Amino acid sequence: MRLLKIALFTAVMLTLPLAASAQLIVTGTFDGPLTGGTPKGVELYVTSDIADLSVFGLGSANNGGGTDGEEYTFPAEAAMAGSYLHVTADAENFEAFFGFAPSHIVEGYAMSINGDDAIELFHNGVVIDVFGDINVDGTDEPWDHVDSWAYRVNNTGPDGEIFALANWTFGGPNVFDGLTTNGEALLPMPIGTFTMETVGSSSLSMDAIKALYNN
Ligand SMILES: [Ca+2]
Ligand SMILES: [Ca+2]
Ligand SMILES: [Ca+2]
Repeated sequence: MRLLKIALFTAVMLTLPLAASAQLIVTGTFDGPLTGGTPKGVELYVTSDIADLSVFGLGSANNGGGTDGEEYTFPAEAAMAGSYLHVTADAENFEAFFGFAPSHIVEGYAMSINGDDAIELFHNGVVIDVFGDINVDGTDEPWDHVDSWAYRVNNTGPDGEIFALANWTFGGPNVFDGLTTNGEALLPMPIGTFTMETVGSSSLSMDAIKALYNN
């Protein structure tokens, strides 16, 4: 029995790096219709508590030009399981358009996306999730979301560095044209609705495993 417990404990420890990188998922992208084509940005979903968000970062791979690397690094702060992160450079227009404040405001062009750009999520410098093909300009591709949005299908992701088109839904190009709020859209972005039934291997509560091991 003791051997079994040790084997189980070892197996769990080996899966921990995977579980850690699966703590954050890209769940949405948006390209708004307000001044300057704003708000632009992404939504992420926290699958399990993160003590230090600064091990994660984002990059926008623009116009099929391949990776730009990590262009934005999250601040050193905690994030709670089940919460959504909304990252944009356009705080004021984000709030006007979606009706609530974004959680993270970036400087510069890290979130400068306009429907044909891919998004990479990094964990300690390694890509753990991606939206879009970083090497393809998204114009007229199935994932084109110019003046529109893309949203992850529930219970999917993260997808590593290979874009999984089937895991995404779309508003369709130009669905936001001429609008002032998301709610007015024929098909509004379902922002803040992603859910994940299983919380990855980390839902195998470490406390439960330790209790078993110490028995
Ligand atoms: Ca970029
Ligand atoms: Ca672009
Ligand atoms: Ca348009």
